[in-house]
Amino acid sequence: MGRPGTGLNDNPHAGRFAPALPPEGAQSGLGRPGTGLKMNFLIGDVQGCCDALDRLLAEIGFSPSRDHLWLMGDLVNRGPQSLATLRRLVALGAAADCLLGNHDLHLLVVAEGAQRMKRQDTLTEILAAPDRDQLLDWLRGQRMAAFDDGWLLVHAGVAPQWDRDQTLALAAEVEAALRGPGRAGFMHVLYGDRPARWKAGLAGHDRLRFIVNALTRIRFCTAEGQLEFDTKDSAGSAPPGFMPWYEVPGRRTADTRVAFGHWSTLGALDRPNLLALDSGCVWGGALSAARIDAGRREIFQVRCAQAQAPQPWARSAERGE
Ligand SMILES: [Mn+2]
Repeated sequence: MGRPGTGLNDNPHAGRFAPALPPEGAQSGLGRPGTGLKMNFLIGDVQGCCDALDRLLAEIGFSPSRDHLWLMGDLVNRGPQSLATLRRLVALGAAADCLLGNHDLHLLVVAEGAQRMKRQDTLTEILAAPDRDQLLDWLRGQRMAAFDDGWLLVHAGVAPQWDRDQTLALAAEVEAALRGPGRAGFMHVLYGDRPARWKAGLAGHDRLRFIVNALTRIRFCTAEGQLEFDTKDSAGSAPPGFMPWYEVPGRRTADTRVAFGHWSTLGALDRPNLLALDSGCVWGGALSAARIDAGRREIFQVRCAQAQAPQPWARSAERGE
């Protein structure tokens, strides 16, 4: 049993976002800047919901010639418009940078033939598109982690032993592997849950696989930093001995502001040094943006139609991390 409720129409996100949202279809105008200053936004997991992305960009008054976006990863998959989403982001040019999430890496792995498509994947239209190669090349050029306007940006989280600079350096190792001459081979060894724990001496594929798993899949880990991948429910559902990665005592990024996506059942998390931005767009929740330029932290959300129902009967691996 993966998510609350068992019916097809149960929405794990129902009611969680109501206080921050304008009435459906309304333009709140709240906090809309329109000052002519460059704005920098973080945007949560779009997962192929291009209409929601367009509505959010309208809500925040985004101007590609003036502003900048960081997409927090999981740009594609599960939602109905993965191809349109990629094309929209590519067309934004330097106005949009993206992190790679587990679903984006899954697209690259499937495109290489290293894994089969899963039942709920909605990636076929990309793989059949005439501009497929350009889109996949663009995707390989995106980031595994970044630091901007005082925020460390990751799709899922960080291992507790890593500080900001080490996180960025390790992310760069994976980025080089994704773009380098051995990238096709890397796609064949990228999947797997081992090693479960970081060691400085990790080398080769084990090292890269751990970095990828921590940055794009982590939710729970032990105080010693052992990762756990089976539980996808809220922070209160940690298996015995495990805790949300950001609660680990002594986490070396504790004094760094960290923003992440990936964990749609977490609910809104807005702490001084922590911002969770996956508000479950594809599951019928909301798509969120946070404005972060010049020390700001202003949250915007648009409601989303439910494109996927949680499927508690599906194996956890298929349920849609
Ligand atoms: Mn994810």
